[in-house]
Amino acid sequence: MRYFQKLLFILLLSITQLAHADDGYRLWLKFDPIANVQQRNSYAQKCQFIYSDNQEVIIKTAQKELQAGLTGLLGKKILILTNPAGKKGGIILQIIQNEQTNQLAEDGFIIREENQNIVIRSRSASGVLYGSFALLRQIQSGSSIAQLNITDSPKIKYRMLNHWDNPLGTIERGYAGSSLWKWYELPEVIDQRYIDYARANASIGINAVVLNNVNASARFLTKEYIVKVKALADVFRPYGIKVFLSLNFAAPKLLGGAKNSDPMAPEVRNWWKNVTKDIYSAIPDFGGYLVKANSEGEPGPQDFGRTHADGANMLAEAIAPYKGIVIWRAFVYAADPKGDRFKEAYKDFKPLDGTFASNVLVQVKNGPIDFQSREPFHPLFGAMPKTPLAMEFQLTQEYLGFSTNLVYEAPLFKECLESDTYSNGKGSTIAKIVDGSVDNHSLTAMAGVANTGSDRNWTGHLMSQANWYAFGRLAWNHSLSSELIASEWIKMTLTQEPKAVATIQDLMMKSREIYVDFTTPLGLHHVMGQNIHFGPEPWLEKSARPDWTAIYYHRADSVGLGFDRTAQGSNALGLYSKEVQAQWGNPDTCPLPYLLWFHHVSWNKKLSSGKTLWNEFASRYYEGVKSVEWMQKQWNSVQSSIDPQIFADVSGRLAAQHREALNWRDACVLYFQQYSKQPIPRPYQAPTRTLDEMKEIVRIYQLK
Ligand code: GCW
Repeated sequence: MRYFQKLLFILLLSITQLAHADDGYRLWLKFDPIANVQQRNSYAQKCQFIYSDNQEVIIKTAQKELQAGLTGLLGKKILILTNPAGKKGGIILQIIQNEQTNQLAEDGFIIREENQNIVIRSRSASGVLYGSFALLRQIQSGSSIAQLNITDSPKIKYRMLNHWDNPLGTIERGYAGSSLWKWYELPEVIDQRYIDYARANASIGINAVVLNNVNASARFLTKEYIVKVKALADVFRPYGIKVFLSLNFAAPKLLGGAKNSDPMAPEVRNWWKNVTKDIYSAIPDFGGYLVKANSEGEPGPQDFGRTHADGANMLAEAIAPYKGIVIWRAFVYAADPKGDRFKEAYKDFKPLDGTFASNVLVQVKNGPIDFQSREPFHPLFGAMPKTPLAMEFQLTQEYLGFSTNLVYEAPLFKECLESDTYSNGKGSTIAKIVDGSVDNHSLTAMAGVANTGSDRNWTGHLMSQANWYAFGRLAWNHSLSSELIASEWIKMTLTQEPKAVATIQDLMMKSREIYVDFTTPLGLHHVMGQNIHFGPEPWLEKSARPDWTAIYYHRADSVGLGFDRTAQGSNALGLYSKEVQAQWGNPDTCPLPYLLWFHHVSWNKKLSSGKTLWNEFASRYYEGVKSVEWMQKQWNSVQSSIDPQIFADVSGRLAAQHREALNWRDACVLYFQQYSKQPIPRPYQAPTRTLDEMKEIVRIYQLK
């Protein structure tokens, strides 16, 4: 490199490094100049220009993204050529239907070195876009691009975020500021964040977003709001992202003046057809509807003596002419004082298998209760072979310590995806049910309840960006390992210093189990603060419904702890295949992480760990707190490799997490000790705070 160019580059490098103390806004799409000159030059040699003979809008996006990314990484402007005239050493984007690309799923791509160029090839423009981001990722994370030969296809068709965003800008269970969508400014004002949001999603393969809360306002179906939704759809389209809306099932009555919203009433059916027509005339590639019905007070077909299938099929009929889909949620649990909430959704939905229209998916949460830090997989997976089931994971940390706790969720997602339902013999994993391969479905979807908001770094806790990232990567390919995803993310977001990468990866990998230990060890569940779902409230005895209390779930008494879901108890276990029952059904062999999910275990029972239940249980809380201290120490050890602003912010949040962990520990051991009537096991010290003091701390959390 000539002397001045070199000087300029060094200057640029130091300015970019000084200028941003990094606020996290750029997510994993930083594209800072590669510091290692040799490495930078070797990439630069292969990325001298970008060319495509296709000018579709998504191809243009791919070109623009490659240009911006490479220009940043390589420290010099990479040109988009209109005619490469036999030039070598560039990147060629190509849409082509041939034998090779026909092997790919719709959004799949091939990246290969051919005739001394890197060719990104797909049969669709979106495939080329994903391939472009894959190439960038390769370079961003410092991997070799010599002799590239990558073939990659998504395993799931709809890789979607569900936003629980409300029209007034609040987000249900959102911990990273307000909604990204500024409904009152739309459609006239297009916030740059809409574009940056779309870029981030496209970079990890997310191709669908539901804009509004499943507890839905009907206003999104009005002409006034359809124009606003269209404005967002127009921003997202160049990034290959389709827009969906959550519906309020009572909209025909609320908006249309219909007598009611009975899905069998012709007037109601027509109303939905008309609204659907309005939407599609504004947004021809609109994705479809997501519906929460007859759940937690939301309206639904059961209000009129109809079934979930009646409701879903009515909408399916309205949207079918436009190739839209209906995603109907299975998160329902009628209040049954003598029942077990675990079984409610199964009871409603299993009998409906085979009755849904072909453009309907039923969306099931990963577990039977509600996004707890660990749940056994939902028994509906494997129980509805004739219905495509979509997975619903929660990225926002409703039950995982909001944005003050570091919990890397990929291991939680993977644990569920890899669970074997045995529904169609061994190997009928949840992943294979959701990707359609077990029961032969081509309509497939995976949804993540978004953790984004208006906070400058998008997710509140910077480390929670990894959960958004991991969700996208797993929705694309559920067989990727949590470790690999973490290391990709760390290298693009935080540092490439090998020791720091390894330290942070290890910390992330352990973070979820640590959270489980200091909050709900051994399969304890649903003992959190009742309204805000933060902090411990195991003493909660009364609520509007019994299944909203804590005692309903933990069942502590003088004998022991845990919910008996065997045949002697609620027999929720009976909803699973016999192989799964064998796995969890015997308290002597049930793996400890699931023990209290399925068994009422006596305090003195000796567990496989060698300790009694009480001693193991109490120890977990103490070890959990110590592990948070370990996380703090590990984080401190990487300080010199991390941007100072990010370092300080994460350090602060880890300190907050430590304070919270102590609260959980003291509240839970003191509360349950009332039942076990046993001392805190050695070598741990009894809490210095009293149970009443802990109750007061939690009471203050819940005050309006
Ligand atoms: O997890 C619970 C939440 C509710 C949420 C509901 C659901 C959108 O506490 O806030 O409502 O689940 O998934 O519908």
